[in-house]
Amino acid sequence: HPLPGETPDEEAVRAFRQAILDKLAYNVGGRVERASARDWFVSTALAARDHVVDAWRRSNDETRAEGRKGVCYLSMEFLIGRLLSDTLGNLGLTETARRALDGLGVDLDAVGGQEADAALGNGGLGRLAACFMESMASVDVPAYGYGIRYENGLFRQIIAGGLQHEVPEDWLALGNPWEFERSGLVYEVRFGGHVRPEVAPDGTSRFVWHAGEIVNALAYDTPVVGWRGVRINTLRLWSARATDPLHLSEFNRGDHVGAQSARMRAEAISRVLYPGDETEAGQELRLRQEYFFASASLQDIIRRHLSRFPDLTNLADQVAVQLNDTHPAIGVPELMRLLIDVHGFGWDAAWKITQAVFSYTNHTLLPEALETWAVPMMERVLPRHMQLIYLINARHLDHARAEGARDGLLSSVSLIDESHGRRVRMGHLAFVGSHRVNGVSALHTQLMRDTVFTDLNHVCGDRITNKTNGITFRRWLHRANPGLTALLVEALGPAVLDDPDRLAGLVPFAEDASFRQRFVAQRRAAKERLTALVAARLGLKLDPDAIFDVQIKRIHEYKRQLLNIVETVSLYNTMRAHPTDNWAPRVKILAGKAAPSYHQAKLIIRLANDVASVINDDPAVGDRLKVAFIPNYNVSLAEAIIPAADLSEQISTAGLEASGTGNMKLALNGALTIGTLDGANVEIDERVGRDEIFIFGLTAAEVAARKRNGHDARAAVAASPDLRGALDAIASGVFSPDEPDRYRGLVEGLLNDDRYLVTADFESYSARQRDVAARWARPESWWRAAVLNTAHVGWFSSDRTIRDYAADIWGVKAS
Ligand code: DL6
Repeated sequence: HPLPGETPDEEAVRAFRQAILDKLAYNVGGRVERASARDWFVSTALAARDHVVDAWRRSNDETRAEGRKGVCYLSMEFLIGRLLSDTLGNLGLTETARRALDGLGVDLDAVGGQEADAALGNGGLGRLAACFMESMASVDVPAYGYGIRYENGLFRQIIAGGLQHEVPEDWLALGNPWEFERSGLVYEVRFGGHVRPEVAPDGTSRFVWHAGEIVNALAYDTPVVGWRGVRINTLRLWSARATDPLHLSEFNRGDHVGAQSARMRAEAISRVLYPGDETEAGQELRLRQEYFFASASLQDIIRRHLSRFPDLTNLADQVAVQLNDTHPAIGVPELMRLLIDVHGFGWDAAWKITQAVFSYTNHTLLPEALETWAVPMMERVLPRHMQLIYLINARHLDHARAEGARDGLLSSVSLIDESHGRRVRMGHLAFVGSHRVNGVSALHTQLMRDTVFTDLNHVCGDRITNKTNGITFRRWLHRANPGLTALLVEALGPAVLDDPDRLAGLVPFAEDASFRQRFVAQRRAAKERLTALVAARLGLKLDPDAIFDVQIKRIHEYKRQLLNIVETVSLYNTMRAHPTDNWAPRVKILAGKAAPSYHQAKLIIRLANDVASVINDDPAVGDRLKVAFIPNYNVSLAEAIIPAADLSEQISTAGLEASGTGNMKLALNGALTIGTLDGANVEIDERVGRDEIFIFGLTAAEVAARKRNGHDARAAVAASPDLRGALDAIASGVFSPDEPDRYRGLVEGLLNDDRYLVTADFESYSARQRDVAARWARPESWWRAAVLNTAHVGWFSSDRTIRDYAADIWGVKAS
């Protein structure tokens, strides 16, 4: 489906083909007759990259010449996925590349399939950072993304015997054609040692940090291409290098491993995304990672600033630094250290600059996910920073006292939590060091104000603001679903590609039977493609006429995959009990990874797979119910599943999902949502209208009340025969005949302590699922609603989100 404006002339095709051939010969060292698909991928990516370089330089030169303020987005995670189709698409070169390769007998899609997913993130937070990078380039906001160039990104998930196994992911093993190593761009990052007061020759005294260890941070740059090549920004990722990689004398004495131990220790910093943090060594490595990238990034920001201005007094006029969650929060004392210790600022001036530069995005209120670091570890790893944190805290508490705060309030706003051993609260540190703090959906932001950050926000003079998340439509509509995109262009004109608000023009088309038919045809084609993928990967045959009911996201108890599975079992029981009823055929599709040490989540994956084995083999239900757990969920798999989804499961316990962004991707592609009033579901509900969405369950306020009063899961189960039947089947081993007690503990746990309120919401969820089936039986109504979902979610474009950040938080110009 060539997009409008993408009808290349023969000359452009010939030139691109020649560029690919040159790359194959001179960069890859290959020959046409023997080139592998991977060789073609690298050659095509390099040819595309050449198209980026001049515009990249132009973007940087213009920003500099015009003295424009820019954004630095500090994030431990960038879940980028593949870049070839994004780059070609945003440059309007997809058809050029396709025809150039066609002429060589090579298929562009097969070539694209060779690219490894850059999985430098766990889930929503990292994917949001990737969407934001693309949107900042698209709305002409000068920006650098700063992060870590992990050698091993998020693990590859293998499901064997129903169990998740984690295998290291090696996206760099075959090289990465997109990045530029900046061998001249290296910063020293220091750790450990001690701090001593020293008197300078002029008689002033100051603290001097004598570090115990130095690690080098080496920059790798990847260009980030905006839509229509408007602007090219930079993703700068740091790789850790030892300053002294080989102790030659030890090596020559025969200690070949010991001689390289410093190198191993240093390079461990950029080795893996999210090293296990149950051990103290794991926690220390995580802190080292956070400081490593925050320090290198701030040193780079300062160097770039000083290359244009005589000093740092106007730093905040030139740069806004966004802290993506608390992971880069150590940047607050690091900037203070750089300003005071290195650049000679006094405390007050340094603090003013720091607060004006930083802003902080909170992505979760789950207590277990709010980072804190033990004070003794901080003192050992970053002694000067610990000292600065104490000083920041002392001033902050003085201010709080002046505002009338006393004992309880003081301990609640303190940067040091004294109640679980002494720990530094990184969320508090980020909050205090920022001029703006934002939540990622209206509900989440309200809960920030009403719960975790109430006192802090009060003391800090109300700095919380909302910025509801968004997604880039280029990747999640244009690239993932070119068929639907072509249909939208046909109906609404090509301007819809540039202006997502124009999707609202689709509303009248919902009433147009011939349009709906074409909409259905697109969905059908996507479902057939997914059916082929599932057949190839799982050996499972799906019926593309069934409802494709999709839950794709990290596996987490609060996201309640368990509620979905229990309801599936209940549906299975009912189908078996009433085999002659007219059932709407349904395919339950699940995908997602569990953190390696999260045992309960891994048990839920196992249950999903066990339930799938039994149901899929049962001739009594046949094609009317199938369950597919598709392994190794990543960005590319999401791109395949989302266009094929009829129903989007967004069923977290209300109040616990900060926003969700999968909910937006699925609704944009015309899936109907079944969901709780949680995160951005609330705003999707407001926009698509209650008739076109299936809302169920307790609200956030009701959840809080239920928790206060105590929820009696046993009573809920006793009152629901369907729920009881499903739980009995699971507990008694119907789905684990080889080990009948496998899930007894899981069910007992639910009955004794149902903290995510699965049993409380089961009945209303199940009733809404029956409404789903009834609606499916009325195709006109279903597809009308599907079209209206696409029509009403233009607001969830990350271009809109970025414009909001630009205006309200960063003070930068956007187009
Ligand atoms: O803001 C992006 C994304 C939200 O959409 C999700 O709702 C939220 O869970 C996620 N948060 C994280 C952070 N840690 N945890 N847990 O990934 O952020």
